[in-house]
Amino acid sequence: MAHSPRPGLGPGFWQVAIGLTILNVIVTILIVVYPIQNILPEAAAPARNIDDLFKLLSVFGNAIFVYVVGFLIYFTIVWRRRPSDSPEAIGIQIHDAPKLELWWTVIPTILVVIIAIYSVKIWSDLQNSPGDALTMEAIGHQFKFEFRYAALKNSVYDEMHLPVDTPVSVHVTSDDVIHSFWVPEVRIKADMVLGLIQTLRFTPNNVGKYRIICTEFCGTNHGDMVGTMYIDSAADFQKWLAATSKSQNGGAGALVLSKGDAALGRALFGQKCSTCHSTGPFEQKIVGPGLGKLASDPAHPDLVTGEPVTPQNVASILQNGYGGNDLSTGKANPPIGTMPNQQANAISNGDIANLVAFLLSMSKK
Ligand code: HEC
Ligand SMILES: [Cu+2]
Repeated sequence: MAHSPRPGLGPGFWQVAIGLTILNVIVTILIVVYPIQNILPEAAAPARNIDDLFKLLSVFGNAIFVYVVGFLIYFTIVWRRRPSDSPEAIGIQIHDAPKLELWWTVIPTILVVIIAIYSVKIWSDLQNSPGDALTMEAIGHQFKFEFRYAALKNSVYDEMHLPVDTPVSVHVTSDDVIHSFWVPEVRIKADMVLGLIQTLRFTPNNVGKYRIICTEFCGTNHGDMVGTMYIDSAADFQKWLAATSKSQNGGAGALVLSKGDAALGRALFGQKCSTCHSTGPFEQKIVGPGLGKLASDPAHPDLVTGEPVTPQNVASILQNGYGGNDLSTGKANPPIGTMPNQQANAISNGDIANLVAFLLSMSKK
């Protein structure tokens, strides 16, 4: 004998509903009272507002999750097919439940409208927050972040300094592919797109060191595209600005090649150069040529600039970069690529002396 479909909500429906409500209330309270900054510190002014929005979304998301999944499990158990049911048995067929349909339309509509109003408010606060005390530019490159300050002659790379409690505007763009500028502790993020300038406004309020992460897959070394945002005290920021400006103007540490230390150069090579250069022969190219036989390769007697291999000429490539024809064989071969200059490689004059010593020491073996 086949069962006739059992009408009603199912045994224990209201107990389950009360249970889910209690669970929902507990999780909601946890979401509301738990300080997100315990997990991820807040380093700038809009962070708290963004966290509040996140909490609001989580409260609604949690309620929907708890009831939908809770009742899904409950109904799956209560209305499962029994061994005694006939193979043709089907569930109760319900058509038109105006009361139900009304509520499942009205409640989500109200939720979405509340979320919309709240997010637009936060978004407009972000757009209209003051940000003009310090204006700067952030430019994405494969694979580094460039920062430009009005007070500095040259760009700085992968290192961004900001004075605490000062509203900043960062104009964000790209030099090549699409990158993304994200500082989790500031809760702020913008795609870096060639030809498009987006402006981020925030006020750093927590001195410290934070990671700047590229979150758009931008090529082979995307995973290494990480910069550092230093939120400094006003005095430290001025100190950094002055020191950087001085070194850019050639003031700090003149280039003295005789002081080069090959061991220090080797360590630096691993950090700054080995993504593009092997220590094998010229032909063992990565992005640029192999540098292991820079001064001892009869097939490439000269530097790519066409100049003889002297410490001074190697240093000049490290200072100025090079992107012209490959003249190392005495003939004009097409450029191998672009060798970044001193600023782009973020190396000091002392670093150059060490690197030149290291490069030339490899050819002496
Ligand atoms: C983004 C990739 C890249 C990085 C990083 C890079 N280089 Fe280069 N380098 C090149 C390319 C490409 C060339 C060849 C340029 C040309 O021929 O047009 C080159 C050329 C050179 C040359 C001339 C080689 C020759 O045989 O004449 C030297 C020396 C050199 N690089 C040293 C360095 C050192 C030291 C570093 C680390 C501070 C470094 N490079 C970082 C790409 C890079
Ligand atoms: Cu990137």
